[in-house]
Amino acid sequence: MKTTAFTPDSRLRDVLAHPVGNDVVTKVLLQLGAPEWVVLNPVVASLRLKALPGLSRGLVDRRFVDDLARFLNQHPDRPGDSSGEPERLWWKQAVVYQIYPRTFCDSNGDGIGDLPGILSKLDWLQELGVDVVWLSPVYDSPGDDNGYDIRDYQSVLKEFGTLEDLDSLTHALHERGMKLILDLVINHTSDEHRWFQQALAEPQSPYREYYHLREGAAADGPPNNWTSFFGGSAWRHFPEAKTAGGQGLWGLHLFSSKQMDLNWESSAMRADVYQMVRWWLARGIDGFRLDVINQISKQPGLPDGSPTIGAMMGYTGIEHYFYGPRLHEHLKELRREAWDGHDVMAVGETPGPGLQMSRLLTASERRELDLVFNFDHLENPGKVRFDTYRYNLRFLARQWSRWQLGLGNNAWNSLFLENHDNPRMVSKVEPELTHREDIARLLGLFQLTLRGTPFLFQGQELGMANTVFTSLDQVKDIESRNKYAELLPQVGHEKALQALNSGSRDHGRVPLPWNEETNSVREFFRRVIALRREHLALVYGPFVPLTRPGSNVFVYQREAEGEAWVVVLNLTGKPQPRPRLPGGLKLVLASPSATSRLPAWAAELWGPVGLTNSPD
Ligand code: ISL
Ligand code: CA
Repeated sequence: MKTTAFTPDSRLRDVLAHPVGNDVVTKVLLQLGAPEWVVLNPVVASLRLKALPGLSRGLVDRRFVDDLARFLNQHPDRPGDSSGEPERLWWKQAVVYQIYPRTFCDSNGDGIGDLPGILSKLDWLQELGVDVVWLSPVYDSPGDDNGYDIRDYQSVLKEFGTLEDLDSLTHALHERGMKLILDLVINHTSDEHRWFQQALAEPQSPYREYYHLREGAAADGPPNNWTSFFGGSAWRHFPEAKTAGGQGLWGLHLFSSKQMDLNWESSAMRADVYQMVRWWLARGIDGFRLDVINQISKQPGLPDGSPTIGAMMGYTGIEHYFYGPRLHEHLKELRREAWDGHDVMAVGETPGPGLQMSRLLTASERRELDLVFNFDHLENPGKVRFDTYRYNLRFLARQWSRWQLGLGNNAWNSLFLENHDNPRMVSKVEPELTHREDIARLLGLFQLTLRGTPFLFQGQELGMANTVFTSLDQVKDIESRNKYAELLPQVGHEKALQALNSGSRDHGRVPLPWNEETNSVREFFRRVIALRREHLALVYGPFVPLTRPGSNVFVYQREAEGEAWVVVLNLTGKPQPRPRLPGGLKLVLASPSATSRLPAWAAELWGPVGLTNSPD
């Protein structure tokens, strides 16, 4: 293990051997759309860190080099031994289904999905084979960011129902042997939360330290140059706040100006959060999806962000909080104080961290998170969500393979393609939707036959595609609306609307079409899930690629306890020659029907010849 401190004179080889360094360099390459072999090149590896500005032709500067060296020194942890057998646990074997309550099912005809609506669809979810339901926030909220701005953690939004409705849902799920996880949003609260209101009202308030609040006049400008994910400065001025100097307060918000970041340096704040979590566990909740949990620890002093990183990543300041100095410490404490002794599932939503950081966040012996959502597979290299382009699935095979092979047996991964923050994947792959159902099935088979816990997003199992937005008033999401306002003066209405049609979060937030027709995509998902449940090789078996990840036809094997399964995917829209497969296999599922050549977007599951039980 290397203990010497990193400096601009450190070799790139050592930076790449450092988990955090490896992730940062990989991320930069992905962002720039550069090929991965660049860093594997031995000549490049022997160069010094300070050569990066020249190597990248000025895309990164000397300040980036200094920041990176400091960052590496701040994070000495290395992943532990990962060679043992993966421990067998319920949440590894589960299939999770994400519900966005507002648009899932409306029981009383007011146009807003609600808890009784969800309760009425449990049989339907159970038939699909879902084990765990994850609800996006159902708490009381003014709705500036559709519930991710929480006003009261311990009550339910009126439009969705009551606390009793939520208890009934928990109970009904448990009766079916299913589980419920809630969205835990503890990086920020609404500005209407009583903690924040009291912090504004009273200079001596114990709640003032719960947030990142700085005294100063509006005219002095924000305390630093950080930008918000939803556009503009990450600071809002509160002239009404009572202060000695009478100039008001500046409050930090990484998301909307009504989502105030909590200050995790405050032990009183942390204690209140843990108590709230224990209150939910006492009501029978089985776990949490932890919203932007990697962003809770901020660099003390909140220094300015690097303009270079800001320009490269689209947001200024991220290097000071996406993997903050006390992140691991906070996560360990959260787990110890809030849910040790309960058999919960804790999945962190972690935009930013790469493979090696994710290993540190999820290795079981470190007792932090159980699994995380990484987002690097959702866009092709060099692309961002609002770009209009055709997503190449060969990249997905490369990216997922890297994670399957690199995570190790002491960590676990989440497998997802869609959520409420992203467009529909079928539309990204083939915007004309000529093969919508075939592609939906292919994506489903891929996602459900890797090692990890699959998370399906509502409607994905129906093969839902993007909505076509023809005018701005059809777009509700705050991020999209701010994006449009930002783009309009630069590119005009047509192009700004085009960007929303490509990347708006609203694509995942339109009401589900409920009809009783048989849906062939859902039926295919049901069969794969049933097989996965029956054959643990599909859950725990090591992932072995049989063709090069990145080739047109991707073939991989999952094998455990003497049972081998092989998945064949045609990642292109053209028929391809059939690959040669190992012996002893029979075709178990095929989409579309198998022919002598592999059809466009073919997805096939091959299983043991001796297999007797069929998935029906
Ligand atoms: O949409 C994004 C950036 O503009 C995503 O990066 C997203 O905001 C990020 O993944 C964090 O998402 C989560 O926290 C947000 C909330 O708006 C999202 O809906 C939630 O999933 C703030 O709570
Ligand atoms: Ca309703």
